[in-house]
Parts: sequence; structure tokens; C-alpha cells
Amino acid sequence: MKIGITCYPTFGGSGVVATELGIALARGGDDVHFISYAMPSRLNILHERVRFHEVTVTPYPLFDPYPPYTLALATKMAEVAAYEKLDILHVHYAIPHAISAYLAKQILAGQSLRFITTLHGTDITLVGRDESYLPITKFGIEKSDGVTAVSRWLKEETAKNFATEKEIEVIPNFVDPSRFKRHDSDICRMLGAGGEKLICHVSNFRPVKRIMDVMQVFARVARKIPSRLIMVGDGPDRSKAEAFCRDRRLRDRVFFLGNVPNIEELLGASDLFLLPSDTESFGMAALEALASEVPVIATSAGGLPELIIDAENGYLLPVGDIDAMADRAMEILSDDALRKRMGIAGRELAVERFNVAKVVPCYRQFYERIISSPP
Ligand code: GMT
Repeated sequence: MKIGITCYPTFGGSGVVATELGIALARGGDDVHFISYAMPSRLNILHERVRFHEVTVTPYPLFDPYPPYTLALATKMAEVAAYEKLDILHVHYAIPHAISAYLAKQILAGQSLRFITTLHGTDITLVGRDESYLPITKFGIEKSDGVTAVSRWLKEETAKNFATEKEIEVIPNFVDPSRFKRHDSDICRMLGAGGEKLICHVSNFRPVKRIMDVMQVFARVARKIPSRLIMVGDGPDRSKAEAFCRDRRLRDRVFFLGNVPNIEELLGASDLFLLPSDTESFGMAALEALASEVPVIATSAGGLPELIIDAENGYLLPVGDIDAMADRAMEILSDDALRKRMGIAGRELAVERFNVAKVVPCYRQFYERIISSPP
């Protein structure tokens, strides 16, 4: 099959899922064409069946300060679909990708290009709900030939927020358990954490991730348990969190590593993962932690209960309940047997339910169904 994939090329979850999906499809024998404004950050392999097509927005004085990326993307999608004879176009994150795909389909009226939109989270729960984008997001969803959501919760939110009856297939995010596993890495030594416990957080540091809760939890834990915190990612709340560490004299215990590419080594050496988000449609980084045998403490928000089973592979707590999170963190970090038992349970769930080998064929079957359905 010849598949076009459009995503945000940054370190965000939707870009990660889209890239891993494309790589897995190419390894399975499909031709995959990524179409975006930059090479996706996780596209760090050379594969004969993977191509990247860069979207450039030609500058023109009248376009300042709003160059029409959506239109340039639609044009590139139509061009790639026509010349590469794409069977299907799969866009990740509804805004503006579903609209560009819809336009590309109109441009290629004779070729009957089908497109699928995968909803990831904030395209539905935050930005897509904003009045300024709601009608266009709903339009993009309803005009898609197929729609998938990464969790049952996100499917329900979409139907509710957009008052739509569009059929939505739930295909969860996935992980490669041969890559995300316990790692004998030098990372603890590098961070100077001899016998100390390692706590990890990975995100884009946006307000929805509540990274100040991560700081508050760690400040409480560090008082009682020799431990260090690794903060992976970058974003608007980083400065505030760094200032907190300076004020609390935690600078030598908290490491802001930025957007590091190979997070599997960091996760695989961690003892605990924290994800205190306000809302989370799925929680890709939490799944990668589970696969790495790391217990997760998260909020009982959004789709997180679909992968974190309270008291089995971690703990689920109310949003903002920092004291309870700190108590549970100390419980796990001070009881090696509990930490290991939870770690093993997390990996089992990741391998059984969210294995790349199980989930990617679901996408492929969905493509086949959409391609063979009447226009
Ligand atoms: O909003 C973000 O944090 C980034 C966003 C994205 O689309 O890049 O992440 C969303 O998609 C991920 C992949 O499906 C999910 O694992 C995240 O839970 C989801 N984020 C939120 O719902 C906040």
C-alpha cells in the first residue's frame, strides 16, 4: 500500500505516534510518504520505503504575518498523492491537517483520494473546542473518510464536544516493547545518582501537563528519600519550574535535559514516572514508561485509566492532589518489591494490549476498509 502521513514534526505525542506508525508500516512492506514542514523528530532511520516531502510556504509580503501553511500543505498533499499514486492519506491531529487533506481531495477530484484523521487530544479537548476553531474542526472530522481516536475517552469527548454522529474507531497508541524495556544504562552514573532513586517526567511542559505539580511532588519526596528527578522535554512552563528548583535549592537534584531523542534509556533506568496532567487523552509517555517496567503515578483524567490500573501498575489520583501523589511516590520508592511488582504488571499490560505488533495491523485493516468502502 502507498500511504501518505501528515503530522506535526515536533516532539509532541501525535508526531511521535505518526512517525512510529509510518516506520512500522514501512518495515511491514508499505511505502510511506511523510508530508510536513520539517522532518519528524523521531524519523531517525533511513529506510528504502520511507520518503519525506517538505512543505514550504512561499513568502509574499501580503502574507505577513500569516503565511497560509494550510494551503501549502494541501497543495503538497495533492502533488504527492498524484505523483506517488497514494492509496490513502492519514493525517494526525485534526487542525489544520484534516482541512488540508479535504482540500487536497477536492483538488484531485478525479483520483478519489481517501483520507483518515486520527484525533489525538488537544485538537479535541482544548484548541478544537475554542469557538474560533470549533466549526472548522467539526467540518474536518465529518468530511474525513475515516476517523480514529487514541482512546475510548477521546471518542466520547469528540461526540460530546462536537455534537457529531460521525463514526469513530478507537485505535490506541502503541509501543515497541523490544525498545522500551529495562536498560542497563550509564544514565544514573552520569547524573550522579549512585544509590539514589530516579523519578522521570516527559512532556512538552505546557500548562495542561501541570509540571509545577511534578516539582511540588518531588520537593516532598526529596525531603525523605534520596532521589533525583529527570525532566525530559521543553516548553512554556520550563522557566517557572527551573526557578522553583533554584529557590528550593533543588538544582543539583533536578535535571532539565531538554528534548533528548532516545528517551528509552532514561525511562528504562527510572524507578517512577510522574504524569499529573489536567487532562490526557492517552498519555504516550506513560505507556512507554509502563513498557519499561516503571510504575506510573498519574491523574485519573481523560484516557489515563485505560492504561494505568490503580494500585496495579501505578496509582491514579485526583488532579492537583500533590500530597497524595507524594505519599504514593514514597510508598513505591521505599518498597523495592512493590516497585518491581508494579513494573512487571505495567510491562505485561503494555505488551499484551498496546504492542506495536498488535496495534499497527489495526490501522492497516482500517485503511483497507476505508479504501474499499463506497465514496
Ligand atoms: O497536547 C499535547 O500534549 C501534545 C499532543 C499531541 O498531539 O502532540 O498529545 C496528545 O496526543 C498524544 C498522542 O496520541 C497523547 O498521548 C496525549 O495524551 C495527548 N495530549 C493530551 O491529551 C493533553
